[in-house]
Formats: sequence, structure tokens, C-alpha cells
Amino acid sequence: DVVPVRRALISVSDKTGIVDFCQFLAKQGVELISTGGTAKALRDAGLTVMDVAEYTGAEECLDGRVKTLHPKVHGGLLAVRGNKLHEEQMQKQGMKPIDMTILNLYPFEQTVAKGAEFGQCVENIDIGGPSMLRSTAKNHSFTCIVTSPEQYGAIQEEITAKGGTTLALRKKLAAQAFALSAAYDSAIASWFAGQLDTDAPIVTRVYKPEFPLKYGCNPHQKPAQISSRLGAGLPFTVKNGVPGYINLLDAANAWQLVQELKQATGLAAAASFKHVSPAGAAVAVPLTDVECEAYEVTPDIRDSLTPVALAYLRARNADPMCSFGDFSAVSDQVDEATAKYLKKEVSDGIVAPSYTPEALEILKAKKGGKFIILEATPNYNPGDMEYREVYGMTFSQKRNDVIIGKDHMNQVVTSKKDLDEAAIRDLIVASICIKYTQSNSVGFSKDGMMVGVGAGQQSRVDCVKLAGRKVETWYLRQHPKVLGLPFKSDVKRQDRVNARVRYIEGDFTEEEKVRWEAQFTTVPEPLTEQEKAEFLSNSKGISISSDAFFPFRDSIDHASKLGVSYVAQPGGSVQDDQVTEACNEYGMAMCFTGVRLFHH
Ligand code: 93A
Repeated sequence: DVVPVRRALISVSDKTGIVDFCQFLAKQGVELISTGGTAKALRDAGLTVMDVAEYTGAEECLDGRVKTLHPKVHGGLLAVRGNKLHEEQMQKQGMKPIDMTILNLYPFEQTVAKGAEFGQCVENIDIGGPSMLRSTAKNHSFTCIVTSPEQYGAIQEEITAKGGTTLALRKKLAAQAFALSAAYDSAIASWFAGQLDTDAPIVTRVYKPEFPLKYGCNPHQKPAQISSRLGAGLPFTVKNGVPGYINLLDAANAWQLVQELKQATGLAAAASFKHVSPAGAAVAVPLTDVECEAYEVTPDIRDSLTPVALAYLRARNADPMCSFGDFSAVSDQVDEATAKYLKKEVSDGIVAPSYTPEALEILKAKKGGKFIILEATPNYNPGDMEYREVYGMTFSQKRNDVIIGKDHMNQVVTSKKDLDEAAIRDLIVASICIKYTQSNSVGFSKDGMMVGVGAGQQSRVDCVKLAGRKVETWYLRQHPKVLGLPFKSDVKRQDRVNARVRYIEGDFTEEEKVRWEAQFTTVPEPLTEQEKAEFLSNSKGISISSDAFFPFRDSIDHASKLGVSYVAQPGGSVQDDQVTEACNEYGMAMCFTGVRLFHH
């Protein structure tokens, strides 16, 4: 099934690598036929080329609209070799067999992306290219269709080794060619529909299967796989481990979150995700001494903290019980300090822009070699629109590409107007964080760090209460009685984390209490409700952001018990005045961002 290449037709818009490849073919004695621009590029490199016009006897015309649309081209591609009738007809019409077509299409999507006007986009709809592509791919039993410079190397190797192309390779290339043709037409169809005076664009997408997933959301949801939009690739490459369905959802959200935090604050950022919502997120703001104690940051660790390590440490310490087994993201290169810190934590994986060799080595050894390491694709373009299929329906929407920044914190509606830099930063951090939190959501932040995220509640005040409970626990972790808990030396890190939280919560069953007490050298005195209330009364300067307006003042009443001084929310409720009045009573400053941030 090896077919030698005697004659090749070359017509490429992207001329990358074409000269080298054709020089190789010429050395094999292949006759080269080519279209205008391509023929010129090959001749300039010293190659002998026949113009398509010379072969067909028909001039390239109509401003290049008709170059290869000719029976002598398509006959040469489509004729069945060895078929008597076909051969007779070829002879009669002067058709010669063409064994290989090398082409790539007019850059239609790039032209649209550049913002070209309607007429220019239409001119960039390739007609002759896809026609040759389809003729060649259809006749893959005898002809070889080459559609990308990335394929040149493998084809060259096969011709060198076998003296021609194998059927297996020609079939594979034909499949790739038809997928390209489908994607090309789907891009044209989508764009064209968008040009009409209708708000119902046609949705046509072509996906490239990338890799199978072990299963979907649950083990019985098999098969499962991840695909990319054809031509766009994936936003990550896998450097270690086998990511699952939920891991990749976490990674997609966490990575966007940290990039936006970095962009908005200029600081290294990190996020710690569980079940597609952040348990924590933070930017690199230095730790206080008490925080170091509460987060078990020893002086040697504190001294070695790089900005990115600091950001992750903060993200991970918002709610360390929830962050157990997280998927993390950081905005900057993972260095040794970050890798060493991560190594100690129970975590599923990480996404980052890059890794130092030392960091990569440390992380690859984590989780018995199964720690998932993803590297973000530089300059990845997710496209303007996103699509999702649920229960047979395809939803499409413009991506939520709003970037929250200082401008969103301008409209201060309370009597208290002054928001210092730190408050603005914290409101931005909380707002970006809830943009990637399942709705309804609210988030509390302090010192560049989320200190309570309330996700996925049906009522807003429940979000505030849920996140508020986390804020209380976070704050009380700094209570002297919590810091002084006399742990036995063999109690593991995560067990210490959980034991502190249970101490603060205090609602033990008898059985649980016995086991809890066994972790200490002496039985700790309880932390009383009064002690908690006294300590909490010192909390201040906390920010809260909500993904939609507060419909009633109850959320503000509750937030006031936690030391909240700053509030960000979209505004727009009929009760806005009452909510603003509540803020005024508690001396809070509140701004209306004007953007709702629901996320599902
Ligand atoms: O305008 S076309 O649709 N009409 C044609 O007959 C035709 N034949 C090849 N475009 C056509 N092509 C395209 O020209 C190829 O697909 C390729 O992208 C491009 C190469 O042109 P040149 O060799 O002049 O740079």
C-alpha cells in the first residue's frame, strides 16, 4: 500500500517550512506544480516549479478567485489508479495523476479576528483550497493530503524510510483534512450568521478529542474525555499525573482567577479550589506575627517565602479544612519555596505558568508520583463565546470577560466614603474570587486574602452566614487559647488543623471529645462563647463582596458581627436604600460595582 510520490500540487497561504519540504521532494524526483504566490516562493529558493496555469492551460484569473478550479486539477486528484475507464478519460483530457496535495487555507479566522471589514472577510473564504483538500482526501487510497507544516516532518520520514506514503498515513492525514475542512466551514457559518440582523447565531463547533478521562463527575459516568476547539488547543499541557474531570474544571476556573488577581493587583496570586469553587484565594501580602503562629509558619519558612509561595500559603490558610485535597493555581513560576510548601499539604494538583526544574522535581515526587502538574499554554485564546451542553441543549454565551479593577470601586453610596488602598485591593480580591465561585456566593477578605467564601447557596443571607462562620473560625484561629493548644508531638499537620477548628466550634459528641482530647498532653480548657465573642469584637477592616445585590438588609446586619468595614455589590435592588442605611448605621463604606457575577 506504499504509493510513491511522482507529482505534487502545492498551494499554501502559510508558507512556513514549505521550501525545505519541497527541496526534499525535488531531491526525490517529485515534479512540483504550484499556484502564484507559492510558486514564486519556491522559485525564489531555486526550485523548478510548473505553474498550475501552464498545466491546466487556463490562466489564473478573477483576482485569484479561480486558480485551481479546473478538471485537470481535480481529475488528477480524483482518478482511480488502475481503472481503465478513468485512465482513458485522463489520457483524452490531458490529465496527469497528482499523488500529493500540500495546502493550507486562506486565513479566514485570523482575518475576522483582526477586525477586517465584511468584504475582506468574504474574500478570505477559500474555495479552491477546500475543494482540492476534499478531492485529495476522498481519493486517499492513492493520494496524500498535507494540510499543516506540522505534518511535513513525519511525511518526510516515511518517504525516506519506505519510498512513498503508506495507506495508514494517508488515511490519518485524510481524517485530519476533513476535520480541518469542517472546522473551517463552521467558522465561516458562525461568523456569517453573526452578520445577520438576528440575535440567533448558528452554533457550529468542531472539537478535537485530546485525551480520555478516567470517568466524568462520577465513576459510573463512562466514557469521558476532554476535547479542544479544533485549532485552539487546550489551555494547559499535562506535565505529570492524570487529571480527572473535576480537576480540569477546577484548573480552568482557578487559573483564570489567579491571572485576574495578578492583573488587577500587580501581586503574585494563588487559589485553592475544591469542587469548582475556591476554598481560598490570595495575593502576596506579608504575614503578621500572629498569622505566622496560626498558620504554623516557622521563622525558617517565613524567611524563605517568595511572593508566589506567600500567596499560596495565604490561599491555603483561609479555610485549611476545606482546602484538604485541593487543586491549586498560582499566577507565577513555581519555585522551590512554593514546591516545598505544597509538598507538605494534601493536594491533588496545580496549574501554573511554569516551573523551575527543582520545583518540578519536588512536585513530581508528590502523591507517589500522581500529583497533577499542569502548565498553562502561553497566549491561549479561549474565544469570545463559550458553549456547554446540558441534557441535550446547547447553551452559548459571551465569556464573562469583565476584569474587575479599581474603577469598579468608584461608586461609593454610603456616608462613609473613604476607601484606602488596602480596602480597595481587598474588595477587588473578593470580587474576582466570587466571579469564579458557584452562585449564589459572597466572599470576605482581609490583607489580600479570602477569609471566608460562601458558595452555592440558594439564599444570599445563607451565603453570608456560611462564609461568616468561616470568617469567625479563621479569626479565632488567632485566639491565644487556640495558638497555645498543647498538641502531642506525633499529631499530624492536618489533624492539628482540624482539631483547632473543632476546638473553636466546640460542639463535640462525647465519643468525639475523648478522641479529640487524646491529641493533647494536657486536656485543654474549653473556649467559651463569651471568650469567642470578646475576641471577635476586635475584628475589623474586613471586606465583603457579593455576586449579586443584597435584597434585604439582613446580610449587612450579619456581616456587622464579623468586623466588616467595606462592602462591594452590584446594586440595583428595590431595597438598595435600606441596605445603604444599614451600612451607614454600622459605619461601613459600600460601593456599587454595577456588575453581577453569577457563575455556574
Ligand atoms: O480564491 S480561491 O478560492 N480559488 C482557487 O482556485 C484557489 N486555489 C488555491 N483560492 C485558492 N487557493 C488557495 O490559495 C489555497 O488554498 C492557498 O491558501 C492559497 C495559495 O495561494 P498562493 O499560492 O497564490 O499564495
